[in-house]
Amino acid sequence: MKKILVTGALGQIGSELVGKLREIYGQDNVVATDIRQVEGHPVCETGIFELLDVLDYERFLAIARQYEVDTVMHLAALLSAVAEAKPQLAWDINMDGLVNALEVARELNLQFFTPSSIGAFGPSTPKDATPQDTLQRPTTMYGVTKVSGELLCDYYHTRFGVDTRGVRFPGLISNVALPGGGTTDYAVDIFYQAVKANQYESFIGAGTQMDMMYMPDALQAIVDLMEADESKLVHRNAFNITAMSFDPEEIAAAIRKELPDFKLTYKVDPVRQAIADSWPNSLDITAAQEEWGFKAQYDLEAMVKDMLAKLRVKLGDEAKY
Ligand code: AKB
Repeated sequence: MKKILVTGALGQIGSELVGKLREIYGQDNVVATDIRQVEGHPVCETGIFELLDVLDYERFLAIARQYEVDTVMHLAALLSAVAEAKPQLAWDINMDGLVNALEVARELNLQFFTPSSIGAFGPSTPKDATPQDTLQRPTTMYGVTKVSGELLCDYYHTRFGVDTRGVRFPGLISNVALPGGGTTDYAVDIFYQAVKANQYESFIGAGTQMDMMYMPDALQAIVDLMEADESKLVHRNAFNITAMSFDPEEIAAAIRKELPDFKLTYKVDPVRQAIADSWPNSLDITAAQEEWGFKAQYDLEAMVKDMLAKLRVKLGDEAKY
């Protein structure tokens, strides 16, 4: 992995991944692409940036050729809640975009990464310590596209020899870019409201356990998996990874260690609650640990401390607590 094309570079993961890749591999060796350009955004200003709609295969291929990249990291996708609101669009972007990205990788013989998600599981999947290999019958359009994507990436490896790799991300918590359209977004929103107002109204109900991970660990996982010795990878495209599992009460309790008067109330969104209820409580990550040494650095307490400290700086005058 020396020259990398990133799609969806202005999204929640891309906004931070591009900076990390530019630090590791050099600023001229990361080609950031997105369907929109944002003036002044570090992703657009600190290295190569190209406008790319991932549904435009010819342009996708032309950009990959022009910059002679050897890796594609395909991040462009709709998240779970927005995919439920716009299922046909989610199918088009999440599946046709993925097929285009895989075709570019096949045509130019590129290494390939794309994230799957805990959304690839469904209500009939074992909920606790969800195994790496298990029943996957998701009931959301997001889940349908994620499990199809996992299979498609396996297919491109076995059928065409493309070096495809991927993880099943849990909810990702970050203080840089907002997620936008996910079910786990409450676990990001809660920090912004804690720092601004010392209270939060959760759209996910009490007792709803979901896996989560702090963004620095998610970015390191991508780099580590892509650098891992290929001969050790058995699963390749859908490694379960996670750093913590909590429900709204547990994250609120962790925030109260820093902000003792923090108040949590509920106004449950039935759509996102139903999605969350169909997902695992906690994942078994043994395969990722054994096959490429996955290890998260941040637990709940360390993540909460860092999030609050960083958001106080980021929000400036808006940060009252
Ligand atoms: C979402 O909530 O849709 C995402 C995910 C878990 O894939 N954060």
